[in-house]
Amino acid sequence: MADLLRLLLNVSEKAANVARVCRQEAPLFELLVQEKTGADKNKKFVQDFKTLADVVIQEMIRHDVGAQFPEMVGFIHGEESNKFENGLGESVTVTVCAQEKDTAALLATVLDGDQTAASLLARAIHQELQLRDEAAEALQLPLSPVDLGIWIDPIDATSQYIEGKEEVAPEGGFCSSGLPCALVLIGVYLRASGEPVMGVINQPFNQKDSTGNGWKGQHFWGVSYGSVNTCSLPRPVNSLLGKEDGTVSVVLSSSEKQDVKDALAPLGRLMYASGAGYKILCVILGLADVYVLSEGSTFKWDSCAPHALLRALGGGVADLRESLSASRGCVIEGKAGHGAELTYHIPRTGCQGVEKWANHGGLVAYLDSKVLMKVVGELSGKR
Ligand code: 2IP
Ligand code: CA
Ligand code: CA
Repeated sequence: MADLLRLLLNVSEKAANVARVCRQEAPLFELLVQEKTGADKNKKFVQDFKTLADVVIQEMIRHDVGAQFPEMVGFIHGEESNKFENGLGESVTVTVCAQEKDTAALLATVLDGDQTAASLLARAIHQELQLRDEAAEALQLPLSPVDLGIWIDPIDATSQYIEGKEEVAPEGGFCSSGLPCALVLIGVYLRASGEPVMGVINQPFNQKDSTGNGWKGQHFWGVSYGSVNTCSLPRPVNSLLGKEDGTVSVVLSSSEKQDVKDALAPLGRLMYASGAGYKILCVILGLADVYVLSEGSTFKWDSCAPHALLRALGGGVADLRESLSASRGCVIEGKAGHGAELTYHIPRTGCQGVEKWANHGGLVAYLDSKVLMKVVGELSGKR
């Protein structure tokens, strides 16, 4: 199944190109950043275009994966719906066609006839890309496409992407907001058990390029299945065990509840960042020890890809509510959190629409299970 990983790396890079093209090419950028003023139709159109970047990326990934792995068609899910209403109130289904010119023609109908913008997007979608990654190519995996499903978040932290603050992180450093928080997330899970087994994270806006006008991205991948645990990144060294003072750095959403912030403050340092995917990436990169979210405001497409990378590095993403109840039941044996890992295959009963796929109980993303237990210990004492 190294073929699937290779394909996901290539398609994530095409997705990053589409995201960059929308900001770098004037005809598309103008659509992306138009002021939300003017007539209702205009407002609606701008809103549509913002969604269009997400929809187009998701459909491109769905198209490319389905073309190479027909067994996976029907199991490639994502955040967006491809039913789209344009500024004229016409309903259009966005699909990627076999030919670039047909995709351009279809996109033009969504873009109210803007041929230039449609052609630019179609070119990025149909670009042939071959990303080289020796470790990914050498991987042997006893997985079959009929056993797998996919979750796509075409752009996580869309608000940061649209706002476009040109925040540049120090080399390998932390960004609390801005373009670097926007990520393309593609996660693969086992249909039978819901375990995340493969993930690709592409960060389209990592550093400004040498001209200073454009951006260079970076990508990461991880595979965790059976005895194979491989990640494009090494496990960060600053885990809790290695820290002399035993403090824990916690990354949170700035909208996290005050009582949760208060309860976690004694652990060490609290940091705030945009983007659920970016916060998990901070844990993967060792920029934070743990990401805690007390609410059900993330979805399967936010966590599946980065969860696979954390597992490949020996960590995981646990359901916070389940971890807390497990700890109340068996805190003495120190088993908090075990068995509470998020899974990706079963919709939540009794919920409608996207809520079926929410990570309802909140989450804890960790590299070191001792950190998970510390967090659960702090929160179960005080909540
Ligand atoms: C959002 C996005 C938000 C995040 C939210 C995600 O996804 O990542 O930034 O909120 O949880 O679902 P916060 O930044 O407060 O963590 P999207 O941008 O794809 O809607
Ligand atoms: Ca998201
Ligand atoms: Ca999104």
